[in-house]
Amino acid sequence: MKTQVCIIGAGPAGLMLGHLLRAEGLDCVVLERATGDYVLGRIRAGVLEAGTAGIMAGLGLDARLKDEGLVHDGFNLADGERLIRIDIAELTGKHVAVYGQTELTRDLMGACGERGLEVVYEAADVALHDIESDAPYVTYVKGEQQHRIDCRFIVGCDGFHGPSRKAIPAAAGRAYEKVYPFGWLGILADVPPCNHELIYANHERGFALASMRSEARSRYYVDVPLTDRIEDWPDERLWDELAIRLGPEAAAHMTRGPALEKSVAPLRSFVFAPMRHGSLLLCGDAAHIVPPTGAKGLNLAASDVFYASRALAAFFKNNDADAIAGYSDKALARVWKSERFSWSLTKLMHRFPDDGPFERAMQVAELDYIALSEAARMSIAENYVGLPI
Ligand code: FAS
Ligand code: PHB
Repeated sequence: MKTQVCIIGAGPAGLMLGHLLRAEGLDCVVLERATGDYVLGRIRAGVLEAGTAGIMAGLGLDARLKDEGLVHDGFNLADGERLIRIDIAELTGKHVAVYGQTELTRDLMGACGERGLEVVYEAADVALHDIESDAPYVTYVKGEQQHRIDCRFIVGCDGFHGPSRKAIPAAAGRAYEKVYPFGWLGILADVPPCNHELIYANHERGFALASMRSEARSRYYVDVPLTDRIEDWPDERLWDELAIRLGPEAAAHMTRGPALEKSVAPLRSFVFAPMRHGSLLLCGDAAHIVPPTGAKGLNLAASDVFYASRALAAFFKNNDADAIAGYSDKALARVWKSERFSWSLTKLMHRFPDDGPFERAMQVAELDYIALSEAARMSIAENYVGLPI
């Protein structure tokens, strides 16, 4: 089979890129190792930047996002009993949308047929070949049959553990990494949220986050040692801990219920640079990971594929090789700013095992400054709502 662009991975990055390229009239094929149901079954992101919602609107795929997404004009930082509200709308004139990654992926998947975006699910043993040439190709196995796709570019949207980044020779790139000494234990439950906006809490017992998917479905997180297992956290223990860490006001409005899903995600900051090697471009978690504290992962995947689609369209329509050459720097410029914001919010709102009284005093001083200074809140607001794409 021959196409212009072979995309590996049908998560939000791969599917959004596929639709952006189809909208440009370009040919592409998406290869996904898992089934569609498996991809939809993963509970991940929940907050969309204005820019990500704008890309979905540009694709004409935001009908459900507009109908069912929750428009949030602010969020809160809790420090013990103190609640500091970051008024995004007031400070930036913009807002974020609370809309599950599962729903966004469902919207992207649902439009593939009508828009001629071919996605091959259950494509096993995906392998990349000749990525340093102008004629790379991808092989995979489906139904015990070996398949080959010849293309001009491969785009790796296959997440942190996928084959694309690993296909780049070690000497051709550099990895920057910070692993955090805790993970996030998340619970999804069909109960109304304890607050109409998100609450990020820094409590002496640890971090907590009160989020939601709708007015009837809530998503909560606490940070836990990496050695903890799901079995160590029966629902009641988790609800008890959330009530303590989120504070009496939130606890008074918290409705408990059985977990629909419970999972632990390790926290990591990771960047691989450059995000292009020859005819292989990397997008999303394949190139970078942020701790979820800043709600940036999915949104960075969206800005990457926006830049990649522009570069690929310029190449195929105007033979503009410079556009391809410029992709990595353009994407990394935004990636590093989001990495900084996610790292700084993680440092501010979590208790690190090695932290001493001085580090704690720095957290308190920074939270005092944020409570006092509109400029400090403005900086947080403009990063949270999303820096311009
Ligand atoms: P994905 O990992 O989503 O998709 C990669 C796809 O490639 C997968 O479908 C996988 O099956 C496929 N693949 C892998 N190997 C393959 C192979 N060999 N062959 C073919 N296909 C292969 N981000 C936010 O912005 N806001 C949040 O609130 C937020 N919360 C999060 C909470 C948690 C608990 C976690 C874990 C992440 C969170 N994130 C959040 C980040 C998350 O949303 C990711 O950034 C997002 O899924 C990235 O999308 P993709 O780059 O498409 O990668
Ligand atoms: C979520 O709703 O899953 C969520 C929201 C905000 C974050 C991380 C996760 O920062």
